[in-house]
This record gives sequence, C-alpha cells and structure tokens, in this order.
Amino acid sequence: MSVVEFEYKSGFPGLRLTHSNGDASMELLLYGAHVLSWTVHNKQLLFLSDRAVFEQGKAIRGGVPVVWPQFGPGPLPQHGFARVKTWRVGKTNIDGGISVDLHLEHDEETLKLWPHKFHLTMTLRLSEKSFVQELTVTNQDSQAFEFTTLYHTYFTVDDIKNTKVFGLNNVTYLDKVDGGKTKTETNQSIEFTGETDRVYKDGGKNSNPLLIDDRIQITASSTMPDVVVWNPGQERAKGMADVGEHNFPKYVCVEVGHVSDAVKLGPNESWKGAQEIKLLQ
Ligand code: TA6
Repeated sequence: MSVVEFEYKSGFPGLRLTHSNGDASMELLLYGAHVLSWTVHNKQLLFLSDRAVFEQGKAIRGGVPVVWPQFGPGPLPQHGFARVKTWRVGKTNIDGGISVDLHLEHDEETLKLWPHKFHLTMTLRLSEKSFVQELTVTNQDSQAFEFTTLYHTYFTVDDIKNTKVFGLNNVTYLDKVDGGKTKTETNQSIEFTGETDRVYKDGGKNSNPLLIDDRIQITASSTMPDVVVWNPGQERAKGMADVGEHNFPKYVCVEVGHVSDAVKLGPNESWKGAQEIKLLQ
C-alpha cells in the first residue's frame, strides 16, 4: 500500500510519499512545492547541498526548485516567487500509484510583486522507478498575463568531470558563460570542464532522449520545449555560500522549461507543463 505521511524537514512542513513496493520514496515540502529528495533502492537521486539554507524567503539549494513566473533575473526576484511561497495540500491519492496535489494562489504579497490573479496546482505522481510532476497555471484575472517557468532539477552525480548529458546534439543554445552567444551543439554529449550555463532552445523537441549518462532519462511535455544545463564549476561554486567548492563535482542541473519566450495566458485560460524523471537502471 502506498503511503503519504506528514513530516517536518528542517523546520518546514512537508509530505513523505512512499511507493507501495516500499522501494521508492519522495520528500516534498509545502514550501515551494519543492521536491526535496527522491530515493529508489535506497539511492538518493537528487542532490541536496549540505549547505542548503532552510529559511523563509530563500531558495533551497537542491531537489527541484519550481521556477515561476520568471526564469532568471528580472523585475521579480531571481527565478520568481513560487519557490519561496508556502503551498497548501490538496487531493492525495494512494489507490494504484501515489499522487499529491499542492496549490498556490495569488495573495497580497504576490499581487504587490506581480499584479495578476492566478492559481497554480502542482501534481506529483510517484511510481516504482520514476516520478512525474505537472504544473497547471490558471489565469484568474480579467487581463492576460505572461510567464516563463522551469523545473530547476539538481541531479546527483559521482563526479561532474565524468558526467555526460545526451540528447541535445544539433540543438541551438545560448551560452551564458560566453556572453550569451548563440551556438549549436556539435557534440553527441555535453561534458563539463568548467562553469557551464546553457539554454538549449527547443532542446526537448528533438527526437533524442534526454539522458544523464545511462542512468536518468528526463522527458518533458511539449509545452516545456527548452532545456537548461548548469554546473557552476569550481570558481563560481566557491563564492556560493550554499554550495562551496566541495559540492560542485556532485551535481548537474538539467532543467526543462518554457524560458526562451513567455507563455501568454488569457483570462480563465489554463496551461500545463510536466516533466517525468525516470531511473533507467
Ligand atoms: O538554471 C541555471 C541558472 O539560471 C544559473 O544561471 C544559476 O543562476 C542557477 O540558475 C541558480 O540560480 P539560483 O537563483 O537558484 O541560485
């Protein structure tokens, strides 16, 4: 029988989802609808920094931060406010698989930052060797609004210098480490020799599966066609208080989203964007 338990993690309320086979589990915080951990066969597959800060208003370094309604820097705080707001628990279902809904709506604080009425639903579904998360955005306002969004997933790796990301060959990307120049991926796989920060436009649309080595497959809905690949490298990591140079070799971020241009949503319209993360072996 699958189980959903309430628990506190570093002072933040959350849920622990355990699959009926007992071999897969997930920790999900109400703060940011943040997937904090995902474990299969006792292996922790998402990276969480040992220096992660659990403080209201701060982003948690690891797991799956939810970036909405703004990717990157801009008029809003970096990566938007959804990841630093407390969501509320909705429907949970343990018949068959196991799924949980979390909800976030506009409030005084968000309206001051971003003058639009919205409702977000994050649905998490945990299976034996995979999980799916799906964000539904509903415009509850009388005016249209625009947003960019992304799942900022931190994957555990043994050593970044031996890690390869497959599936983005021939895809055009913005190289944020080289002045934002537009380039084309000419390699069969992405390898990491230093700071890497690239936005692959429509990277998810090509037919190649998006893989981390031969272990993890990431599949996105067609509404999330872009792929960001990031590792800070040693120098940048040194200056990140919640990373540190001892951590940069231990993770890679492969992030699916809709970030190259904005999603436009009219009054009462809804949009869905999902990712599936699967352990291949
Ligand atoms: O997704 C890559 C990125 O945009 C990088 O530029 C880096 O800033 C990273 O996100 C982390 O951002 P954060 O605000 O979570 O520290």
